[in-house]
Order: sequence, then C-alpha cells, then structure tokens
Amino acid sequence: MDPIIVKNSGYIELKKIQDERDGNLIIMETLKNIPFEIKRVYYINNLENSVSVRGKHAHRELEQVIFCISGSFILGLDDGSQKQKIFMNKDNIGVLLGKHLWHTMEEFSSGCVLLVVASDYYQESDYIRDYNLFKNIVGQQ
Ligand code: T46
Repeated sequence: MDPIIVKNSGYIELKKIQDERDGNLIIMETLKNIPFEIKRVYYINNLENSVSVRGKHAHRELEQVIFCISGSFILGLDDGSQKQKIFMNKDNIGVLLGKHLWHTMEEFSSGCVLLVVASDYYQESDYIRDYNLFKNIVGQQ
C-alpha cells in the first residue's frame, strides 16, 4: 500500500486470524490498535450505486478509523495542503481519519461494506461540510 502523506492520518492494521476452511477472525481493541476510546460504531452497506460519493466533509474534533470489511472503494484524503487517494480492499487495514481531514468515499464495488469506529457520539456541529470553510480553518493553523 502507498504510504500515507496527508496529516492526521495513518494505517491501522488489525490482527487477523485466518483459518482456511472456517474464514477469518479480525480483532480491534480500544487503545491497543485503535488510538482512542471507541464511543460509536457504524457501518455503511447496500452501496449498489457505483457513482455515489459519500463523505465530502471534515471533522472539527472527531477521530475515526475507517475500514473496508468487504469489497473495495476509493478513499480520498485532503489535509488542505496534500491530497491522496487510497484503494481500500483489505479487511484488516483501516485508515485513521483525524480531525481537519477532508475525506470522500467513492467507486464502491458491488457488495462493499464500510465499518467506522469513532471517538465520540454523533454531533452535526462537529462536521465541516463546506470546502471553502475547511480551507479557511486549516489555513489558519
Ligand atoms: C464520516 C464518514 C466516514 C447520524 O444521525 N448518526 C451518525 O452516527 C452518522 C454517522 C450519521 N447520521 C446521519 C447524518 C446524516 O443525516 O446520517 C445521515 C448521513 O450521514 P453523512 O451524510 O454524514 O454520511 P457519510 O457517509 O457521508 O459520512 C459518514 C459519517 O457521517 C462521517 O462522520 O466521517 O461516514
């Protein structure tokens, strides 16, 4: 996998126990491989529309780790200075979405399932959904 060059991100690899006949068992543990206490877990499925684009926002304080636990998609990251795209198709390798990181999810394969763990409960006030506002905020840092 390409190295992550944007700020406030990085790969998170989970232990994977593979049993040829009986499938895989993949484990994540708070404050061991997830760098925050998990307060919320959500998953996104039924992504039949390969032209849909999700995300298109950044967070003010929330930290998350995003996984593709089935299928594949393209994760776009933008820290305001650098941008990169990551092909997500490993069920045990997630990407940290730190604060002030604009992200998009697109080009979903059939049967794609995303799993996200988050450091806090849902608060719409934590979202930065306007790209120009995002650029202003990161530009002032
Ligand atoms: C993120 C990426 C990776 C809730 O009511 N509670 C929740 O916990 C979440 C996650 C969403 N919602 C509501 C808010 C919206 O009315 O569900 C609706 C769809 O959310 P959104 O358009 O933000 O979905 P995505 O897929 O663009 O973004 C989601 C997360 O919202 C976001 O935090 O970083 O996945």
